[in-house]
Amino acid sequence: MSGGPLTLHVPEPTPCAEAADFSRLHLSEAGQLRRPAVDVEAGEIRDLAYGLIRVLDGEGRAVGPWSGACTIDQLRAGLRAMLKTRAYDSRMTMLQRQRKTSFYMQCTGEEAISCGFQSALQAGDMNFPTYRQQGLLIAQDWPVVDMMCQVLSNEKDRMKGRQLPVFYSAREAGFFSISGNLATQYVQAVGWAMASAMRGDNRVAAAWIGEGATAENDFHAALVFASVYRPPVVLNVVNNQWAISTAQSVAGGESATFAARAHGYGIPALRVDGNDYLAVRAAACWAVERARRNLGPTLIEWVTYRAAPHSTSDDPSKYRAPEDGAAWPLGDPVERLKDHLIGLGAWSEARHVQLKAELDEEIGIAAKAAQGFGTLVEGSKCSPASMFDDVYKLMPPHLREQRQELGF
Ligand SMILES: Cc1ncc(C[n+]2csc(CCOP(=O)(O)OP(=O)(O)O)c2C)c(N)n1
Repeated sequence: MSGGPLTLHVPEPTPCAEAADFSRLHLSEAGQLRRPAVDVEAGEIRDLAYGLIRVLDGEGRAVGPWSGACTIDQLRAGLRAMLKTRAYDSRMTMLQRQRKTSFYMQCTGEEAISCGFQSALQAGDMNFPTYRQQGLLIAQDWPVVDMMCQVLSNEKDRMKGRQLPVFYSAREAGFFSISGNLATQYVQAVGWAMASAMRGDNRVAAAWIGEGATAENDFHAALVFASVYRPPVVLNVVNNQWAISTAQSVAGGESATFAARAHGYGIPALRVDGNDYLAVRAAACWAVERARRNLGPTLIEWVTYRAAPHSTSDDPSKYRAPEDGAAWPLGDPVERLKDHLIGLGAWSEARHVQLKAELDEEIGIAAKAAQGFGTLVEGSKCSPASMFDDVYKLMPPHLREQRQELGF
């Protein structure tokens, strides 16, 4: 009766000398997957958690039932937002290299997800983002000087130097303060969405998480509440293949898709090509409409690739091959939308070059303006006394004592 000695299965990452084998991704042809009515039951669309919703085909044409969600002007606005996000990222990375800030995180290759998703929301809705959704702010033309001041921890930093750079907070932009504790966004978003419903409001929430952080308890706790009370929330999982140096397989991506996790909770799920701006917008509109019509939560796995390092403190050459990015089968979101617009006769290579130059200039001017308010190493700083403010409405005695001990 006795078997051999028991062993554990430990997912083995691809050795960093070899390009990753992306044949393990469950891909579908563009246009292949159906677009159900928004009031569909979770059990009727289980297949959509295993395929991949795509609109743009290999020739840059929009095909299938999820196409037609965008006008030409909306597509051009999406392209602009993605290019601006990329220009912002490269300028802020440069400022970090010049030691004007301590840290920066890019979202290169993932721009379509935040930029496309934001275009499906309305004023008053609330995102609970991670550190890699700067596109949510940039796509709504939030002033980049304001964002830069936070990164530079200068005198105009809304967070008064008390947050890690890139941990923005903008209530007016529906951008909830970022928590560094991974997955807390999920419980916060579900709770906020429950409150919106309890007040009889019409505002919806969007939760954001990386695939690595879905291993956290908060992810599962949030899904329980979302499945029981069906609040108006979209549960976004950005699967960019990596959690710093840990491959997605270690968070459970080898056994099932991340979208399929919703099934155990009876929550409808979609799995979407996150590098296809048209697919992102179509799926985001579908899920936001469900939430707004009181049809409950939707979980969306956005399949993408983190083209840049995790942060300026990371060196991906230690854990993935340089050819990895080129082997990635879903391409680059900016190039794919550009090719689509050119195919429609609504864009050109020359206009693209010109827009990139304009945005680089705009970001450069903003960076100068932001540095005028100081940087990590120059200019006035907030008093350390302020670190005790803004957490409690009335400061509890133990914090008052600690502040006094520091002489403030
Ligand atoms: C609870 C918790 N554990 C660990 C960390 C350290 N940490 C910060 S980012 C990160 C990787 C997250 O990866 P993923 O969720 O896939 O998101 P990505 O960075 O790829 O966008 C880790 C482990 C943290 N901030 N919080």
